[in-house]
Amino acid sequence: MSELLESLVAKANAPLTNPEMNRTVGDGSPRFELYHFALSLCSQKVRVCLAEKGVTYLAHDINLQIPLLGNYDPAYVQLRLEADPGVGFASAYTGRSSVATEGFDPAVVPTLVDHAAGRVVVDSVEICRYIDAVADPDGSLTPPELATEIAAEIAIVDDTPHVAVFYGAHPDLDFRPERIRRGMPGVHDRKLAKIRAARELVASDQRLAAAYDAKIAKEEAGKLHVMSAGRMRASVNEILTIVRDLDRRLDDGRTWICGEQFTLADVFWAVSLFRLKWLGMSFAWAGGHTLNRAVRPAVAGYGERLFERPEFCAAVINWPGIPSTEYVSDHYGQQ
Ligand SMILES: N[C@@H](CCC(=O)N[C@@H](CS)C(=O)NCC(=O)O)C(=O)O
Repeated sequence: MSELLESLVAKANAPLTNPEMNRTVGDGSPRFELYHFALSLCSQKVRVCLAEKGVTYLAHDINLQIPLLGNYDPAYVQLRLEADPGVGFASAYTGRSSVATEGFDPAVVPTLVDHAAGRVVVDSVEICRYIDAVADPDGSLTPPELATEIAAEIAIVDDTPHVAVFYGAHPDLDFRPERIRRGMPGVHDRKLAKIRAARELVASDQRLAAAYDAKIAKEEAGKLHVMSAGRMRASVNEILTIVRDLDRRLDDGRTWICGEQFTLADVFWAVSLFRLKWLGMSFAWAGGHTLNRAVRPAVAGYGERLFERPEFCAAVINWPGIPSTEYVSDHYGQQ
């Protein structure tokens, strides 16, 4: 690894000293370092991918919660700027977290460092593809004959407005778990205060300052999105349509989304469907709800198969620091 990258990693790692939050997952000496957060959807995709591939990594749990917000630390943002996602900074907001639709957010998790290749990789889609290609290529989660189909499924998950329904409420019915409803009011303002304070620290560095300016614009737009009844209703409806269409694709009785072989697309769907369930949106397939009456049985069965995989349980359900909610207590025994 270059001296520059080594020094960027050392600076980003300086505040990360809690051994429980900074630990090796797996056996042997890790080739990869992953900066992630227990509850982050995008981090969960990467953790499940690493678990499915059986890869050892050094996991840094960057606390995204207020007041910590370790993802706004200039040393961490500087490390992310070493990656080249090939798009400009995200500054608008549609309630999605996709680089393809939003651009590059310089102040989020996950971030992967590959010590063997001397590379920083950002964006959960790119990170998962990268890990799948370089770690144990014989156990590929992307068989070439399914590559197009897998990419299409991953794009659907990546374009789902998960972020909108986490931060914002449906205008007629806030179905989100109690802990989320209580914690969200004022969240954008508190995030913005922290980002602006960090921006002050980097004022003399043009590129870093531009990264923080974009993040400020994005969070301001995010605040408007979740305050808009029309946009929030549209985000929920979009998810209901995505689940309806998923049910149609699964309707021929296939075990996994691309057939009988478990692939990277299933990693993405597992995380997406569990997040919807965690948030109180399993009515999208269970039906019988004011916002969706129709049952989607193929998605219900698919979800059960995904959620019982040991790799998924280890990387998401039982990952330390994932709070249960009233909607997923069946996965946590008696609460
Ligand atoms: N396209 C990126 C998006 C990453 C992203 O939006 N991460 C969220 C958590 S899932 C985050 O770190 N949010 C914190 C913030 O914006 O303050 C990816 O898939 O990795």
